[in-house]
Amino acid sequence: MRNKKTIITYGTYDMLHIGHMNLLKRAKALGDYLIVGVTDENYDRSRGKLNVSESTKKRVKAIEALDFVDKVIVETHKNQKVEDIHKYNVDVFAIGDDWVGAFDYLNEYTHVEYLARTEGISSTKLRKETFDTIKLGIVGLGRDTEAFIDEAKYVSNIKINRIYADDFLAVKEFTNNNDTIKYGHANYDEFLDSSIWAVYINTSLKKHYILIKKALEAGKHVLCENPLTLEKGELKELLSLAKKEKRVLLAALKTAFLPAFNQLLRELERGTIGEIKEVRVTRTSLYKEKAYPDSFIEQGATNLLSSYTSLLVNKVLGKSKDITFFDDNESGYDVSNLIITKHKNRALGVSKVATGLKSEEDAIISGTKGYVYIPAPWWLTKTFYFRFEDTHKSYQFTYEFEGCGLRYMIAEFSSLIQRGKRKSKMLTLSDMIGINRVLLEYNENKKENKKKEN
Ligand code: C2G
Repeated sequence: MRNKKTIITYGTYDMLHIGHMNLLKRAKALGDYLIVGVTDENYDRSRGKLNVSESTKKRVKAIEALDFVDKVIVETHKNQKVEDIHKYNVDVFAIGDDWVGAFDYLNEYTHVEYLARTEGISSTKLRKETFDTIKLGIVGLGRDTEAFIDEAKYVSNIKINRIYADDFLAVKEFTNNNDTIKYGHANYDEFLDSSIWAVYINTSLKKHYILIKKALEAGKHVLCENPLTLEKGELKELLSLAKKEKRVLLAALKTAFLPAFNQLLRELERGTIGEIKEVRVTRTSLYKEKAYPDSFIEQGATNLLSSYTSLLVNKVLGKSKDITFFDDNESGYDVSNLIITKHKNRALGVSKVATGLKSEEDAIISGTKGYVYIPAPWWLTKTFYFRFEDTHKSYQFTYEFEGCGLRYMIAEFSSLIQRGKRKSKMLTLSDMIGINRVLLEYNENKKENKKKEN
């Protein structure tokens, strides 16, 4: 009796279609036992596929339901194909002929077969047919506005066609020099009255609250730079408004959406470094540029930057119970602040933020069995290291991202709107509230101290 012949193939299989089915059947026909590797969302996003509309779970279920598929696995990293070929004693690696040449290196381990692809069908085409294009308007000429417009080009089904800023001349100059955005507004109500579905807000921090409120009231989905609000009670009020209006309100905290950052959180959940006792994290920026009408520096290091450090601290340790600040408050605003937060099980968050000095922007997550080191700039997460007392046991993960990282956040925002969902799993409502609480408390303290001085 001849031995069972094992075939392996990989793919995303978003919106499973006839092209995928044909390919899988062709692969099965090469042998007896078909293993299908479904690519995980973080891995997909790190290899440039950011418009996948279905979750890994949903895609795995769809493949498991096919009776000619014998085993389904999840593909999480680049070297996994070689590992799987050894692990499952694979006889043939099969893949569509759009990949001709790309997997020749696997011939060293098994036989590689490129199979005919089905013409005229693709997940991209289906997504275009299924989802309407989201029209998005930009609010403000902030420091990330141009990068945002460039990065949005990589997200399918989103079109930016309008911009609003209160400086009419600056808007005019912007639209004259920009190829994609033709409509400029200096009147917010008129801008909101247009055909846009969603807005991206990037103005001075003080204006966020009112701009978000008006946009939600006008029925627009909102993606807004950090922090969303500066005063107590405002964020909860806006989140209730978003719920009432059935609209997305999402903080534009790009780190939260990066493939590596999400993979880091997943790896930490495995408990490899034991009980996590401390997170040390630094975020500094000199904020020198004054090219835009909205100036930023006077808004203070904590208001400008603590959302980043609080993101890591809160995601890893949960919300903070008790917060202490050691700030350097010059002429009414802080240029640096050391923020110590207490969390459950006596864990500590040690965050350093500064706009007036530059420092190594790395992060260390310490546990009872080992620690994770994320090199600078940790908030553009790519590589992270798991390290132990026995240095031989250390290992690392790398998940690339393309561009400046904004496109992953834009893709999540667009995907929420398209799927009719309001809440992101990558940045939940309680994440946003917990992150905002740190700077609210700092601002409250500052007000109290001022009162005492007077
Ligand atoms: N496919 C096909 N015909 C189509 C579309 C896709 O035969 N019209 C094949 C692809 O060639 C691939 C499989 O279906 O073999 C899955 O396609 P995708 O979901 O697009 O996944 P892909 O990005 O090709 O993943 O590690 C993952 C692999 O590298 C391939």
